Amino acid sequence: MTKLSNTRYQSRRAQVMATLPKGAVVVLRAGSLCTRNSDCEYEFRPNSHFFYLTGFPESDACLIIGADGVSHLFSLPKDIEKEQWEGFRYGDNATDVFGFDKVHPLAHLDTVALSLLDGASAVVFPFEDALLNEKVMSWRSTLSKRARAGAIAPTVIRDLVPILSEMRLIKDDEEIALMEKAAQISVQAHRAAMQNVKPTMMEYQLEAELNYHFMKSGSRHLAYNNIVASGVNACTLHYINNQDEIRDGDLVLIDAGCELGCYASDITRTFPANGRFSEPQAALYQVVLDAYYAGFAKLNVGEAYESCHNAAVETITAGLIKLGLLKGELKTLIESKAYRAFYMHNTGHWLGLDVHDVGAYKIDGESRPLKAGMTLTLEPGIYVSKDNMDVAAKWRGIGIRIEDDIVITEQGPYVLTHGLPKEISEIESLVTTG
Ligand SMILES: [Mn+2]
Repeated sequence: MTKLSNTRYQSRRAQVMATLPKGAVVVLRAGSLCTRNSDCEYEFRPNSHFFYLTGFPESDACLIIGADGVSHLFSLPKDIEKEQWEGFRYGDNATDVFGFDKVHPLAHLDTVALSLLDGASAVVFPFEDALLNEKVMSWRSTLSKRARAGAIAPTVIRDLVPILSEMRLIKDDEEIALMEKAAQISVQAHRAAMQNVKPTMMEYQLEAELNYHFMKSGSRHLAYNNIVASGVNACTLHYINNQDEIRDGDLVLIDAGCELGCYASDITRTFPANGRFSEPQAALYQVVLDAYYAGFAKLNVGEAYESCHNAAVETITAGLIKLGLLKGELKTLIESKAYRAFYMHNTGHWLGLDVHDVGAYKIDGESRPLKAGMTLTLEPGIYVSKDNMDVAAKWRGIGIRIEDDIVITEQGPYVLTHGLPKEISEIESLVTTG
């Protein structure tokens, strides 16, 4: 499994402890397998916060960092018979392979946790983890009951999520290198899809190109469900059914990205199934592309996060006025959010271990300034509902989005998903001649 070097995880654990008051104890869980049906389970994917501090891939594991900074991993123990059925476990070897201070069998969790929490000033864990909430409360209550024996239950609980979210927001060089690798695998998969699209194909048959190239290039997992949306389906933002026939004259919107070492990539391209944009398709596409460039120009260190979205909104609104889909003054239509009938999502999101990654977008109510090491998507779009009777029939049912992954650097925005066409002529030539 692709992971960063152990020193990265060790220094992250040290950094968390350095932000907490003395005597605090940190607890995290990897999560458990989920049933799909009967006795079949979904593949396991560790919780992102847990993975950020451990790089450890096994289900059911727990991490406790004691008040002394010592890291304790609790995992399923080596068991020849169980491993024959369920697969390999690291067991005690996790100390060397992953750089933990101590590794315990999972069955010892309660006992060791009680001794680590006894006398701690605070317990810090992700409040969003309901099971862990129960665990921590039960440990506290056990320690309270042992007060006469000298035990001291921690009186403060604190949410770990805001601390880890801020840390995760800024990526280091190893993370960015891994994200670029994931992005480039996804670029190749999108190229292959564009080269192989044919009218009369089913959407999922085109989806097969994506999955084939992701896996063939070294990525075992998707970062999220593939969206392969032809024609009017492109107007459904999270369309994942992918079971319609692609027709001659349709645009095909693909929003798909692979995951590598638990890091996500996230790309959208929209292209004509028959290799030629119709006139209305090309006109709307050009507006989205112009909005992409307007947003891109705002992705610089020190610029407010929302500047990118505001620039894209202005370009889209102006474009829709020019083409006659919106009527009125630019300023008024932006203020009244009239564009939302055609552009109802944001122009991007943080990207990292989660496709919609963690990190606040606002600080004290203000859009936060961009910093070097932030990774985000840039993804303007236009979606004209097939039921929109306020616009000419030729526009209805057209959905377009263009999305790239970008890292903010001191030298300006760097496109991790470089090398994938987005100009009309480039796309037409890739679809037509391959
Ligand atoms: Mn996205």
